[in-house]
Formats: sequence, C-alpha cells, structure tokens
Amino acid sequence: MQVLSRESIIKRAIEAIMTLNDTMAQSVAMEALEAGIELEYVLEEGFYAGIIKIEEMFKDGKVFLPHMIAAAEAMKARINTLMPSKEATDYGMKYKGTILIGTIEGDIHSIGKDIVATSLQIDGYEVINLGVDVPVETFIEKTMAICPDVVATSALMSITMTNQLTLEKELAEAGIHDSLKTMVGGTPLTLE
Ligand code: B12
Repeated sequence: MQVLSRESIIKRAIEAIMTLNDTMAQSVAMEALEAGIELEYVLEEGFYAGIIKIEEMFKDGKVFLPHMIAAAEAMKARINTLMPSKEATDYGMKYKGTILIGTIEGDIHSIGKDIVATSLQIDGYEVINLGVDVPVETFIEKTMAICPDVVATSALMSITMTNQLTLEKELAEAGIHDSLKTMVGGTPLTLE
C-alpha cells in the first residue's frame, strides 16, 4: 500500500467529513495509522477541522440542517470506531478524565452537544453522553454512580438554560459539587 504524506491525509480527512463520505473517512483513518501519523493529530486537524468548516458554512447559510446533522453523525461514528481501539492506545492517545454530558431537561437540541462531546473525546476524555432532554435528577444520579471529573450540559433555548442553574444548585445540595467541575454551553449563554 502506498504511504501518503501527512498533508494529503489531513486534506482527505477534511474532505471526507465535508462530503459526508464515510467510506473515505474509514480509509483515511487506516492510511493514517499505516503512515504512522498520530491519531490525535488526524482527529484534530482532519476530522474535527472538517466539522468546524461545516459549522461555519451552516452559520453563513451555505449548507442546511440535514448536511450539518449528517456531517456531525459521520464524525461521531468515525471517532467512536477509532477511539476504543487498540490503535488509539498504541498511537499515544492519553486518558485525561471522565466527562458526563447531556442536553438539559426540556431541550432536545443535540447537534452542538454531540460536536462538543466528540471534540472532548478527541482530546482524550472518556465521554458519557446521556443524550437529550436529560432530567436534572438523572444528572445527579449518574454523577453519584460514575463520579465524573466534569459534568457538562448544553441548552439551546433561553427557557431551558435555567435548568443548568438548577443542576448547579442540586449538585451543591447533594454535597457533590466540590468534587467536580461543571461546564455549560449552548447559544443562549454568554461567555461569562
Ligand atoms: C437545529 C435546530 C433545531 C432542530 C434540532 C435537531 C437536533 N437534533 O439537534 C429541531 C428542528 C428538532 C429544533 C426544535 C426546536 N427548536 Co430549534 N433550532 C435549531 C437551530 C436551527 C440550529 C441549532 C444547531 O444545531 N446549531 C449548530 C450547532 C453546531 O451549534 P450549537 O448548538 O450552538 O452548538 C455549539 C455551541 O453552542 C457550543 N455548545 C453547545 N452545547 C454545549 C455544551 C457545552 C458544555 C459547551 C462547552 C459548549 C456547547 O458548542 C457547539 C459547537 O460549536 C437553531 C437556530 C440557530 N441557527 O442556532 C434553532 C433554535 C435553537 N431552536 C429554537 C426553538 C424555539 C426550537 C423549538 C422550541 C421549536 C418549536 N416551536 O418546536 C424546538 C425545541 C423543542 C425542545 N423541547 O427542545 C430557538 C431557541 C430560541 C431561544 N433562544 O430560546 C432557536 C434559536 C431558533 C430561533 N431563532 O428561534 N431545533
């Protein structure tokens, strides 16, 4: 098999995500391993860079929702196949901690949350994704059972954003807030 250069592999990884070509994404991943390129580099500079480009195009109205969803799904599938593999460990992926993530109660938006989950996986975290419309009580129960390093929530609506605050309070009331960090995100939130 011909060993391709770093540049051409990264270019093809970006193209695979942008054109929603899962077969191409699979072969790029295998080519990268064959060429001895670190998996983390391919994930970050290739697949993740592809999804960022799609997100920008979506914001600019150049691609539409189905494309955004399909690209996010393609990247998630590819990363899920690669991450638990022996190759991932062999090629230097380091475990940095466990993150519990979900879209907060009352909110079914998943695309941004899944992109964040995948990018954290790429960065070496074990990510437990609880899905969407996750009740505050479920976050509390899972936190007690799993003891994650971080509890992360997403909210895309101003009305559901308040449930992120409820979770903060309930984690504190349950006496477990001090043992972890929380992370909140989603469009209605300010950087602050
Ligand atoms: C796609 C979409 C939907 C899809 C969701 C499909 C899916 N599987 O997710 C569908 C059609 C189902 C939908 C439904 C609804 N939607 Co909607 N939807 C959108 C839309 C068009 C895009 C959101 C999106 O996916 N963006 C792309 C992703 C990549 O960006 P993102 O989500 O912002 O995520 C990024 C950051 O925010 C951040 N981030 C996100 N989460 C987290 C978490 C952490 C921890 C961190 C660190 C960062 C982070 O990182 C992400 C990656 O960069 C927005 C409008 C818009 N253009 O934003 C409206 C929007 C969010 N929806 C809205 C509404 C009102 C609804 C509905 C109530 C409509 C209705 N009347 O039925 C329902 C919601 C029902 C419910 N109970 O949740 C409103 C919310 C208004 C508000 N501010 O409250 C918006 C803003 C549209 C509008 N202008 O009115 N929606």
